[in-house]
Amino acid sequence: MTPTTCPFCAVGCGLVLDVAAKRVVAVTPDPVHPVSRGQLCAKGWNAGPFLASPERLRQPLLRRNGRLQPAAWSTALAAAAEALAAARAEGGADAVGVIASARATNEDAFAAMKFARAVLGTNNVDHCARVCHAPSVAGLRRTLGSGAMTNPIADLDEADCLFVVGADVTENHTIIGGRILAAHERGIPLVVVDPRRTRLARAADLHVQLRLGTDIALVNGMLHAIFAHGWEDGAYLAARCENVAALQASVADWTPDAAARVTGVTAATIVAAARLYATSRRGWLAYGLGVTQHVSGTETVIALSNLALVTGNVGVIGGGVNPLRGQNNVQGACDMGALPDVYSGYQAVADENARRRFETAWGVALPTAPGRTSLAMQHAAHDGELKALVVIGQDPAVTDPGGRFVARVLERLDCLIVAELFLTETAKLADIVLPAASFAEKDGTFTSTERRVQRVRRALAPPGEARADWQILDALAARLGRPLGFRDAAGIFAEMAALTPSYAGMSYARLEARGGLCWPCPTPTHPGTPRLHVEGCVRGRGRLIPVVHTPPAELPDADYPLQLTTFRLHHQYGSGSMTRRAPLLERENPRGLVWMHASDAARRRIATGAAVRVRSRRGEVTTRAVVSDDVPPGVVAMPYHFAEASPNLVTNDALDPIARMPELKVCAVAVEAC
Ligand SMILES: Nc1nc2c(c(=O)[nH]1)N[C@H]1C(S)=C(S)[C@@H](COP(=O)(O)OP(=O)(O)OC[C@H]3O[C@@H](n4cnc5c(=O)[nH]c(N)nc54)[C@H](O)[C@@H]3O)O[C@H]1N2
Ligand SMILES: Nc1nc2c(c(=O)[nH]1)N[C@H]1C(S)=C(S)[C@@H](COP(=O)(O)OP(=O)(O)OC[C@H]3O[C@@H](n4cnc5c(=O)[nH]c(N)nc54)[C@H](O)[C@@H]3O)O[C@H]1N2
Ligand code: SF4
Ligand SMILES: [Mo]
Repeated sequence: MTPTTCPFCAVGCGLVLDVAAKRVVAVTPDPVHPVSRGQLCAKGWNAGPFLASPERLRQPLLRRNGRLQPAAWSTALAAAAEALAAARAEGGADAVGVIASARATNEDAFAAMKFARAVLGTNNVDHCARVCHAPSVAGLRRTLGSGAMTNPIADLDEADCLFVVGADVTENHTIIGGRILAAHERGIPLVVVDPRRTRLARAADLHVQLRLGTDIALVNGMLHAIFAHGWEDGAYLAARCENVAALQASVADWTPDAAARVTGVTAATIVAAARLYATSRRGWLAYGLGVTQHVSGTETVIALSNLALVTGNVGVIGGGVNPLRGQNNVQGACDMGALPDVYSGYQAVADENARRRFETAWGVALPTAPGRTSLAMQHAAHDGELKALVVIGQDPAVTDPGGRFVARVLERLDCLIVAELFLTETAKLADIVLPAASFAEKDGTFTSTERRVQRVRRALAPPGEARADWQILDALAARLGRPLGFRDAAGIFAEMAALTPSYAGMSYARLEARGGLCWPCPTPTHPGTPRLHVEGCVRGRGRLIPVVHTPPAELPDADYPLQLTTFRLHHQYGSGSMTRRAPLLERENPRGLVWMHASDAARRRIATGAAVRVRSRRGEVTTRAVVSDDVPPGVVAMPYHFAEASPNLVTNDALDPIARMPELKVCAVAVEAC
């Protein structure tokens, strides 16, 4: 019986693996886990089957004569090292890049960023946070000084109002979603802001069903109403915030009527939402990708931060601005510095003192200029400037926008190296595929959405010759003449903790206890910090920043009259590489779908189950229709788990100028029966 941490979402539930005859024969909930408290969602219960899938990669593959063929580790590593060295020799250190994984451990992510910086000599390192919560990291750092969830999950039980924006919590962070529903049943008011009618929206006291990409207008309208009615927390603003007058002036024209015209929500609803949230003693605000995946993503995060600060909800029990981070270890991959501009603990590569610390520890000169983001690496590959790329546990050919462009540029690279559990769409394009150990086959840690660092434990041996990602990177580094110097996962953690103030007080010995520790945990006796900004914000005063409504980059027109948004299904996860290999999960949702409103369907003679074509300026995809009032007229919605019907063939790659986040949540499409 091995207690460990769920490998799917960032709630960080505790599960127990039961192994017999070298197989996981049962996955059960950890009865004493502080977050999941004996519960799991359908994905957690089904975390076993993919491990033993016959499709797991068991040995390295090398492309010979155009085909991927089995190879010995020594051959594959030699080929990978040679290709990376050749790319560097030809184009300089920035002609190579690394995509780290938010699914693998902190130790793997730290190894990836060390490999990029200390071995390859480039800051070209990034991961899927770019297309997920990069705007949260950028926005909340500006306003509060830290880009992470401010309050623990458990605080939602202490709140007097729950305010959920652009997050489908019952489906995607299910254990949190269940707690929200339970709190609501106890009488705590619930407001849901979402263009779709989600399960939470149906249950809510108030469903604010706004137009796609109009959240800033909504929040500015709410702020106008709050100031007009005197619902702001004046004492808190005076004691703890800056820029109050400028913010108040900036929303002067955003009357609820003005906001209603942009959002499509009635002025009365906007005032009601403002009243419920602002007049509750403590409001727990949580948000998701409906906020971040827009060209205005970072500014929308700032708008929500303004709302929480004006009502005195930051740094208090039961309050907070809480980005619900997605992947099991996306918080950790960010914390570990698998980002182009920071080392672990968000220490800037441009900061000379930070750079010196890492240079001294690693005994090597490090690059000074920030590197390229994941999407910028794709464009550099297109332009021939990036020649080789190492991708660890990510499937950009399916999950990044730009459709066939991504596959084309990956193919164009002189060398694509992929470390994976399965032969994903991205791995199929690789020159070298390296088999990776899964969460159940290695030791390490994941950091959950509430900054909770928890142990992941090896319960069985990896299949065939698969290895942990950090071992793969270490072996590759040795071939390049600069070994990473790692012996085991605990040793990597210790090296990382010594260089990372927020993790400095943590060690495997301390993390042994169920539930681990929340960062910051600066000293070996520090109990961890579930709640941020209590004694004032991390940056000092909470900074209010006026933001203006920016419409989506692409609006509907005569040729593309509908708006497409994308979302998730409870039973599938990411590109589906793991959930689609769990029979009970795959049975529930075996194929791609597009939800549309009856009025739009009738006009096109489309019924539920009909094959339809979804077209945009970037491409088209064939899928099947679900006619439903989950979406309003004019909006269609697709989940993104199915490579054979991927919305990313049509989504827009227009970027948020601050966080470089693509606008995955809205573009213009045409839909027709086919
Ligand atoms: N089952 C399952 N769970 C998962 C995942 C999975 O793939 N499957 N993935 C994990 C990951 S990586 C992540 S990041 C999280 C994501 O979890 P969520 O943040 O919940 O992600 P989505 O369902 O993509 O989008 C959330 C909601 O945003 C709404 N939305 C769209 N546009 C707008 C808008 O303009 N304004 C507002 N207010 N809302 C809008 C959508 O209708 C949708 O209901 O889930 C994690 N959990
Ligand atoms: N249209 C649209 N596109 C989206 C989104 C959306 O809402 N709409 N959401 C975006 C978001 S929020 C995210 S996070 C991304 C996710 O995009 P990806 O990160 O590409 O999606 P995953 O399916 O999680 O891919 C992770 C891969 O890691 C592998 N893996 C798992 N564990 C390990 C390990 O320990 N080691 C290694 N080497 N591999 C491992 C899995 O097999 C899987 O293939 O998609 C983004 N794309
Ligand atoms: S809520 Fe997330 S962490 Fe918990 S069991 Fe489900 S997928 Fe795993
Ligand atoms: Mo995500």
